Amino acid sequence: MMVRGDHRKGETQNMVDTNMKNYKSGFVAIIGRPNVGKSTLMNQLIGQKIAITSSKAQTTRNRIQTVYTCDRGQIVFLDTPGINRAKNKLGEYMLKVAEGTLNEVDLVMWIVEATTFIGAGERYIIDQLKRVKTPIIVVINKIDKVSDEDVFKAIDTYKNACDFAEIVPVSALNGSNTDELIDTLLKYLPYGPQYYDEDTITDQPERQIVAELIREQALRQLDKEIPHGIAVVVDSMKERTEGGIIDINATIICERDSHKGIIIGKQGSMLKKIGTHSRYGMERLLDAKVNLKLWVKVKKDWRDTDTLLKNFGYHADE
Ligand SMILES: Nc1nc2c(ncn2[C@@H]2O[C@H](COP(=O)(O)OP(=O)(O)OP(=O)(O)O)[C@@H](O)[C@H]2O)c(=O)[nH]1
Ligand SMILES: [Mg+2]
Repeated sequence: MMVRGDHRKGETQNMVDTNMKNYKSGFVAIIGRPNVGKSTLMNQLIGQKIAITSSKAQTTRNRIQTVYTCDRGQIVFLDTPGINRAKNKLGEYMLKVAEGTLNEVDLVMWIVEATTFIGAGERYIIDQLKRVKTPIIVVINKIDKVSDEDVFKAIDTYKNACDFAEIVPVSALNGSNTDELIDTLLKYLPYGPQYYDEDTITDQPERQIVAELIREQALRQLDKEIPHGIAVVVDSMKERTEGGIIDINATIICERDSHKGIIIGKQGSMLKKIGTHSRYGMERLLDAKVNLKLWVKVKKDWRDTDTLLKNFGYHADE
């Protein structure tokens, strides 16, 4: 099932048949180091929360496709895991997803923060970007955190780093300058058809988003390394016959017995917190009341076990 949402009113009327000659469309990869705000930016651009976000690095694990439609064109965004050195098979999978996406798109958006220092992480990405022929737009994010002067300095730094098509400063969090970013993307995209129906928002099945909302709360509520060893599986999701209420059963998988204890918390307090917070997001997404039941299971070393990675939705061959 595809998630459909309220697209921006007014913009999509009389769209396709009137003036196809000027219609722009294409695929845009969103790449960058972990935690620079890729998923926050994608959510802001499409005006809806689809990808989960957190202040912990390596929040996104799979490629997430979303669609922006307006009367000038259609942009298909591909949010990817942050590019980082892999520490296990899950990390290798995430790196492959991010780098593989580069070759399948019309345009690349490289998200960075407003700094004047280009470190080893950025250098590695520049080397990857030199191999692709598609135009690259550098997006300097989080400008709400720095002075205008620092933004100009960052733009200068990136101007000298490589041959980029454009450099656009934005704040993904408060949306400043994101309309200009859309204009820039449309400028560089080719003329083309409307690939998806105008109210398609994402390729993510609802079950997948539900599992991600639980993982998001695990990332937000739990300390440091524990959430990185967590996977979430939705075991069942069923609307009651009288309607209006959806029963969801889901399992949080972790790597150690000690982690299981922490995830459950004193008298189940942590699990309850994760459940309550993620339920709000589910109710908004599904537009129904949700009755959520959470379980916790230990699967040692799942992040380094091929079959378990696949079971939990990380298919390396896709
Ligand atoms: N102040 C500020 N914070 C931001 C902005 N954009 C994102 N953030 C914060 O940065 C953190 C990381 O955001 P994400 O969108 O999860 O980052 P990401 O690049 O998708 O991270 P990974 O999926 O781990 O690679 C979150 O705490 C966001 O709220 C911004 O424009 N300004
Ligand atoms: Mg992300």
